[in-house]
Amino acid sequence: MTLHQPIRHESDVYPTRFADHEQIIDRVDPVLWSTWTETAPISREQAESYDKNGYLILRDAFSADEVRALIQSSADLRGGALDGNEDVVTEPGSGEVRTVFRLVQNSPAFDRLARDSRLAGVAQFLLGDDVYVHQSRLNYKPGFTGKEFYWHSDFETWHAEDGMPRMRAVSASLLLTDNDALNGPLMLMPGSQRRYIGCQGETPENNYRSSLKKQTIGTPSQKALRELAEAHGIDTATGPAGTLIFFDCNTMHGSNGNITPFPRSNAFFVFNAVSNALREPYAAPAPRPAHLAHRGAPKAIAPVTGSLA
Ligand code: 6CS
Ligand code: FE
Repeated sequence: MTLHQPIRHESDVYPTRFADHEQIIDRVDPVLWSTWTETAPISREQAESYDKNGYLILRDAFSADEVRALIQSSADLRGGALDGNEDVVTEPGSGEVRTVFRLVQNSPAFDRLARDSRLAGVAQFLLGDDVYVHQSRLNYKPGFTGKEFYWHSDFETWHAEDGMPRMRAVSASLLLTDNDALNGPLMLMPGSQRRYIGCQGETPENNYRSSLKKQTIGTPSQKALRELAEAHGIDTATGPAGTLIFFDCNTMHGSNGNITPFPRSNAFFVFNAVSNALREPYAAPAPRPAHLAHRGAPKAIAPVTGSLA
């Protein structure tokens, strides 16, 4: 078994996974890549809020009928057809489904959702470019056994392990169940997207096999998290099913476990700018597999309008 040395790109503006230290620097990329005009798919206030806070919560983005149809598709996916498939990640401890990846490949309904103008159209505006899906997944967070997602910046992982060059990606998360204070909703630090924490700890081979159950590499120290939380505070992204959340790739976030009987299920789509296509990993021995990061030539999405149901 050979452990390849990760490439330390000379032009790396976001170095991370240091052997012996952590480094906090300012972001060099914009958060909002477009200038707002009357033709934008969101209001000026929403655009400003996304730029300032690093996320945007849109209630009632999808109707009850549309959500019902997606929940049916999500139950079908969970129903066993993908058992044993690498796309499925189970909870640590219990064998319950935690995440199903490659949502757009595994489900026509979720593929259509990704291309919906309410997702892809808004992502185009936020990123000021054509977009493609870098990663798609369904997080189930089952009742009783759903475990936490520890604090992290998504970009840190995508940069280190997938080779995403710059901060020009956004996640869209559609709530398929009500997310409230009780069942482990997404927590975000507003404004944290402007700082970048290069993390301590080199990437082991095949890190993704454990990191998707419980992430330990690419997570900031408690000292750094405390500083960030004291500077920015912590907000929760709650709302009824049908709420749509956009959050910048570098917004510090995580979520608690779910010991309530009520599952917390969200569909995630990561949109990356076509101009920000992946290169070799910046700080990992080898790129992660295709179900976690699309590495082909990016194919721009043409957003679709109309109801899903
Ligand atoms: O691995 C990923 O792509 C995502 N999942 C985790 C647990 N951390 C980084 C990123 O959000
Ligand atoms: Fe994340």
